[in-house]
Amino acid sequence: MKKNLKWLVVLVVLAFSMTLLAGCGGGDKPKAAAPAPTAEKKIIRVSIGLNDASPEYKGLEKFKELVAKASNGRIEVQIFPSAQLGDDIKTMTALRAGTLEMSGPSSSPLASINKKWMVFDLPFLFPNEQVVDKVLDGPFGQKMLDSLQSSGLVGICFMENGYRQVTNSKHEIKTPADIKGLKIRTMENPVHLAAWRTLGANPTPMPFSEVFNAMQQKTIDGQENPNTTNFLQKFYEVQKYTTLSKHVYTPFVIMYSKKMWDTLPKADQDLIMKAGKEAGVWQREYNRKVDAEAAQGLEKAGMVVTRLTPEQQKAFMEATKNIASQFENDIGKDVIADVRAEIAKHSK
Ligand code: KDG
Repeated sequence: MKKNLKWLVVLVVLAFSMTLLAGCGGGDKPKAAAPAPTAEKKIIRVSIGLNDASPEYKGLEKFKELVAKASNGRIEVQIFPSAQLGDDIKTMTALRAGTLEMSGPSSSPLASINKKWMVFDLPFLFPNEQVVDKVLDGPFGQKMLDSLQSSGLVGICFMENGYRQVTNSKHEIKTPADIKGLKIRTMENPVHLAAWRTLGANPTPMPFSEVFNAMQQKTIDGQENPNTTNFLQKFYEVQKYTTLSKHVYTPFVIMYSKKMWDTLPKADQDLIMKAGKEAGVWQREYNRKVDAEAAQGLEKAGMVVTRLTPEQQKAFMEATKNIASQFENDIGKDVIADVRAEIAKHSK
């Protein structure tokens, strides 16, 4: 009995000293030493409609890398390709609602939010990519990006989709007359619809994710997209002819949800903006290399690639030259005049 009592005393003393050591002053569980304060990890999701081979995806990978570096790994960019989170219009709606951080649609679907964005849809607006860079990186481009704020979006930068080229499964296109009667998918944008109607096509607006199937099932005869997309999305599997029409240049607009942006510390906003601008410049250069190879890739894959002479291209310009005046009230005469002045300035 005496021996048992001795052991009981030893046990009570032991338990008491452990409690003291844990420094919890009589709580149930001993508390671990408090960790050094670390900044909270942040995830930014970006949605795009193109696949992970696209130059847009590569540009966003660059953005991801720059953001990770500038934030010491605290901010992680996650890219969701192939419209996994929805097509252009759906994801822009999510951004405005504050349920998705970022997306990179073409400028064209922005027409559903603000008609002035249709300025980029005017046929044959930009003479070459050097002028594109000057205009997008200059005051006009920045003004367009800034104008998104009133629609609940923050414009980060432009990336390049490239000059759009028409493809189809029926016959070679060399003249506007060859377009007559073709069922062409367009982006969801009134200027594109009007331009294709003017050329005699039967245009059908449709989200990008439905285009491949529609061509495969022959509910449409053709579509128009840059060589990179036509090649990297394997459109050559369901299309026979491509004409390097270069009929329009619609950039990608990399944007952030304003609702979510406004919750970010200023330092994070600044580093995201800086990384975006840098990635935009990198992506456009990368895109141009891939675009040149893509045209050859299409040929190797069995497509007939038609390169128009300047005279042949002029016929398409002539046929669509009245489109701008049809939309000048929607876009704004001032916006059209502004972009044209910038283009003229940099074309000299
Ligand atoms: O990621 C961008 C795509 O969603 C889309 O904008 C591509 O140019 C495009 C198209 O034809 O819809």
